[in-house]
Amino acid sequence: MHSLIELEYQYGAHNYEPLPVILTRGEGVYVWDDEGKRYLDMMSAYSAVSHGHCHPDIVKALTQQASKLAIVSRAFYTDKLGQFLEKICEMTGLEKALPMNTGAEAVETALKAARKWAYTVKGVSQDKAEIIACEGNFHGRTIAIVGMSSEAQYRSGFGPFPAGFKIIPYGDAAALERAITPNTAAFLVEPIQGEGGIIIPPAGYLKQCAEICRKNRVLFICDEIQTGMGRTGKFLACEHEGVKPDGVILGKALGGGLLPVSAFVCREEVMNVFTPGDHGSTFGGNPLAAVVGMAAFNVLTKEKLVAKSAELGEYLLKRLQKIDSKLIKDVRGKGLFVGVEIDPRFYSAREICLRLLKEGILSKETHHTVIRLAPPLVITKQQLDTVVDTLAQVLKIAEKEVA
Ligand code: IF1
Repeated sequence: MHSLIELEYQYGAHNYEPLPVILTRGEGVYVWDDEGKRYLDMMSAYSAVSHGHCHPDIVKALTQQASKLAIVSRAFYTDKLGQFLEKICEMTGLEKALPMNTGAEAVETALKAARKWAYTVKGVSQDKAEIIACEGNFHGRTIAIVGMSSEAQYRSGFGPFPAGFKIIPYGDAAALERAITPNTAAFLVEPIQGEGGIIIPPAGYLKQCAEICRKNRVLFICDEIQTGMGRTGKFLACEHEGVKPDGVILGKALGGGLLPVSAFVCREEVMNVFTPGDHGSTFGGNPLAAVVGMAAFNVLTKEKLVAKSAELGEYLLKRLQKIDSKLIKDVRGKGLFVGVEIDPRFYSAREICLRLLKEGILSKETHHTVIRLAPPLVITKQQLDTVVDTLAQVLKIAEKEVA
């Protein structure tokens, strides 16, 4: 075993099973391993690297600010946070933002805001607030969040879990209506389920849910940590249905592929439940993250990455759907957020990912059967052609082996 892999293995928790490659450098859609081999990154760190690796404009913003002022805590104002919060609100069309670092922290912020809004605004009795989430959801790894997961492994060994969460089937608006009670504070949903296997709900689902929530005075909160920042061909995936949520959670690519930057963004009535000392974070909203977040927005706009995601995503989907292989069970996606489902009778998605790795393509399976193709939004048509041609070739060889 390679000494660097051994080092991670010996001194690190075994909470991941990485593919056998040691990455040392990244630039745009490419990463290189320790032997200088170049790979096309079709993973972009679970959509955290939508701007491409080490984007020069964002690196410049980071390094300039890093040598000026980086971490001061929220005990003081800074000259950067206000502009960043204003930009987040402008981009999402919502009124208030609370900056955090990781996605899970921003999700926890949303859960706390929803509960306190239920008690102080909606009038739900203390400790009776309920939050509804969907089967197949992924919102992070904290105890409260895995407490609402339907994935056994994410929960196993970590109980007991907080009360007040209900799980309903994804894609079924009637199930939401049935699950709502006078104590319901919020419905938390991913517009497209990522880890669930790139699951796209039926057309109109989000709109129906938003309407049901409005009718029942339930907060409609979209987790756009993975689907946001242009990933699906709109700035927010909920825009595909013209839905305006009461709250949105951003993360991953908000950090420009360089830092953990996240935020909970919502209507003023909801955010105003927080009073000084209610909630916080040592690093949340630091000027370094604020500058990197603003650079992430600027690059998204300057390089028209949202439109690119829409156009190139359509191109990628069309080319993938033309691959004639009995190993492919389904191809689905929106923008550059695509899943290729492999028929498990023949191969696991991981096996195909390992073969793609050998051919210089980085990808990752999700839920054992789906190959996730979510490249940096800066990818070109030619690079997508290379990916599709390589995948078709890999599947052709694999098919012969099971003929
Ligand atoms: C892992 C995938 C999983 C997320 C959504 C919140 C978070 C995530 C929609 C939490 C994070 C990451 C976490 C990483 C694998 C990856 C992932 F969907 F992106 F592939 F697990 F489902 N909401 N997703 O996708 O954000 O706290 O990680 O910053 O935990 O293995 P985080």
